[in-house]
Amino acid sequence: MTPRRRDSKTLAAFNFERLRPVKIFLTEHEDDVVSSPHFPAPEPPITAAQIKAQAQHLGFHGVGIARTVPDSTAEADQRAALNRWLAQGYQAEMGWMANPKRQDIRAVMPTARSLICVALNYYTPHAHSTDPAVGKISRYGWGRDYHRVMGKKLKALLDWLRSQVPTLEARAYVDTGPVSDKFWAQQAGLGWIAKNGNLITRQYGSWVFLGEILTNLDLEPDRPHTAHCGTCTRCIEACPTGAIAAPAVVDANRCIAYHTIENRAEQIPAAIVQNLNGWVAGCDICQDVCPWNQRFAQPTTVEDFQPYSQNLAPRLQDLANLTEAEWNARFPASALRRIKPALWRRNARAALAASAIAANVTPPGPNPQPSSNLEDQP
Ligand code: B12
Ligand code: SF4
Ligand code: SF4
Repeated sequence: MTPRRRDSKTLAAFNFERLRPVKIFLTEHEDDVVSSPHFPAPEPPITAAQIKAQAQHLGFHGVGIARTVPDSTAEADQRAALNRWLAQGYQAEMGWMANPKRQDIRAVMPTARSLICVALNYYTPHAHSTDPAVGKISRYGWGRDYHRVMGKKLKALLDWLRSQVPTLEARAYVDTGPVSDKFWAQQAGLGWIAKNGNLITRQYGSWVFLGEILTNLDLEPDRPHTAHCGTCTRCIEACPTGAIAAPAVVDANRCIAYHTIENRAEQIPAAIVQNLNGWVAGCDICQDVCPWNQRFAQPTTVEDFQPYSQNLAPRLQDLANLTEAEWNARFPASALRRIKPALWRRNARAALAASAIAANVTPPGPNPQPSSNLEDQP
């Protein structure tokens, strides 16, 4: 069932401006052309409006344009924020987050001048199970792998662009390169980086995947999106592990999503295990509590994002004993393949142990203590 709520008391504190009931949102302000001081700005052979129309035609739910501006305050601020995050060790074992290319879009593509930023809504109106014997998989992983789904659409947009501009230089990414997807999406006017660390759109909440095409074109940019969390702190309070260290700053060391998806260690730290509450692949708590999501989430039009039935209420005991063959059958073309069979077993056993301890009973199967020696288990 949809968790969408229309509680006027809850919503009163928020400034929900201009809900536009359209399938695609184009960013509003196309009047500020930012010219780069380092390169001349030739007339682009194609307009931003034409590109947006094509993106809409291809089924993207949001599209906007950002311009790279060497030495801009926005890029410098983002670089500084990323460096502070890294200096605090908030990347945990994700060493690849320190790739120097992530610091400068021109290191990714020296001729990059404009980014076409896109969003795809993936929300489907299903609830997470509350059965303690069942594992919780976060929404992003329920259906077909978003890298494939968005990658295919980006390729189609890229092919079309090349057909329009034979001299085009371009690269497409969907969480597949050292590019800060959220930062560029905010610059392109798609939404804002919210206190829960996700980009929220006015039209779909934060249930959107982000991607972008870097181009050498001088396209008319959109205005960066303003922030609309206001005084709300619900996500910070709801996070069971205190992972939102400051507004918009997520410490991966304390984040359930990190530990269930990215952490390759044999054990999950005890402080995380005791707060798993069934989560075995990602975590949606800080998005589920967000009033923007409760008010504006709408079912996706992308058939590929409909959940595989086996992802909605997987039995923890099955996952705790998952074999390689079962893993292959369960997660075809799925982003959840990033979690290898041994890690599924680790996550499910930890969740079982935590729920057994919460219920004050001896946990079934191996791994009786949170973060006890998984290497000792069969
Ligand atoms: C690393 C990473 C993670 C890490 C760290 C999360 C995080 N928030 O950084 C972990 C593994 C925990 C994670 C989890 C999830 N992720 Co993730 N992740 C990424 C990745 C690869 C990089 C994000 C990043 O750069 N983080 C580093 C920090 C430094 O950057 P930042 O988030 O932009 O935050 C900084 C700014 O906000 C800045 N800041 C704060 N205030 C201000 C003010 C100004 C003026 C400026 C300039 C900056 C600034 O300070 C912050 C840190 O210091 C992106 C893909 C990509 N290539 O971008 C996906 C991505 C962010 N993840 C995504 C998803 C879906 C998730 C999950 C929801 C999955 C799930 N359900 O479990 C969770 C959400 C957890 C959360 N609360 O954020 C989506 C988010 C889509 C969206 N609508 O935002 C992305 C964009 C992938 C995609 N292409 O769709 N993720
Ligand atoms: S994903 Fe879960 S653990 Fe991570 S910050 Fe959000 S609520 Fe906290
Ligand atoms: S729940 Fe978090 S992300 Fe959502 S509006 Fe409140 S502060 Fe912003």
